[in-house]
Amino acid sequence: MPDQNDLIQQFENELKEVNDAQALDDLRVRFLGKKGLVTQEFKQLGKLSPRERPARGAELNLLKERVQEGISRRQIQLQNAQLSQPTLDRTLPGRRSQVGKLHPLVQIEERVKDIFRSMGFTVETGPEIETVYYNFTALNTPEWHPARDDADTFYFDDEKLLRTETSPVQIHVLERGKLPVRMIAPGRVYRNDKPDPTHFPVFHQVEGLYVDKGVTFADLKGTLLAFYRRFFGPETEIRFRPHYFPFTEPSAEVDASCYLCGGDGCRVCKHTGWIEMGGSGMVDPKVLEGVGVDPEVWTGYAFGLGIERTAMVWYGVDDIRLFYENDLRFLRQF
Ligand code: 2U9
Repeated sequence: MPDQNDLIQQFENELKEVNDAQALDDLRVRFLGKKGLVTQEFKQLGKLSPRERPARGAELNLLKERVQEGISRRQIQLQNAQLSQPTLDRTLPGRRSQVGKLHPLVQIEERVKDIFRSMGFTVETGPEIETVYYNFTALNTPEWHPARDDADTFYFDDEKLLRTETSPVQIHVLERGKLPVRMIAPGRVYRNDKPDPTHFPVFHQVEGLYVDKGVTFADLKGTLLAFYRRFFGPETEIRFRPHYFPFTEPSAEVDASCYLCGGDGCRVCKHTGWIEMGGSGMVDPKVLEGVGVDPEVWTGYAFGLGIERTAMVWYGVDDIRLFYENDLRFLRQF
């Protein structure tokens, strides 16, 4: 019969080597299981004389208690060690990845470009620093026109200025002499305006130009109707109001029926049912002549729309300056 102290010693030694729950359970079975070392000792009790039995029984109960107590102690130690380890916590919510977005003005410009591209227009760009000739003279802007004034235009010197429209791009394209031309010119333009809710010294335009044989005002109406229906929705109607631009004759301002109320009147259309969107007209023959295009053979239409104005209408923004302040609380909404 092994000595009680030997068994305890053996148990304590083996317990020290145990480093995981499985090994601890194996150890428990080895000592306390059906065929375990302690259990075997209990089975030997029957062989003892009735006089020896109570003392040995008490000894073995103590042994069993020591083993049980050792196993629970080690179990708690192992659990604590595991808790303090930096393991993966599957219950934590996932980390959101930060995804950047396009600026609202860029989103609107991209939509406008996509629609016109799908209608066969090319997208052309040109310099933001222009000459007086390309910005005004070639576009038939009279010498006395207020747009030429220092007060309205940023000049570098007598010749160079920051373009006030993207129209010079169309002049450059027409000068290449390849007709027909069906293009849009999106880009930044500059005007010496004091900032207020509807003005900012820099803004974005998309201008369009189609020059071909037999282009009429009906083509202009059809194209702009198709554009605004794609942009605001298939129920959209447009209307033209006579206007004046130096570079088009006849000229007209373009309104679209309100995409929100459908024309009944609401806050977006200021209860008129219509939203002012931009300008348009038939290219003035003098402009075509100036770039060497014979107006007896070729005719064209042109139009322009402001990206900021369109974005303000579409998103319900009431102050143009918000687009330029880069306040993330504003930008995150788009
Ligand atoms: C060429 C011939 C004609 C461009 C045009 C407009 C009408 C127009 C404004 C809309 C709002 C500018 O951004 S805005 O302030 N533009 O109304 N622009 S026709 O006409 C051209 C351009 C080039 C060779």
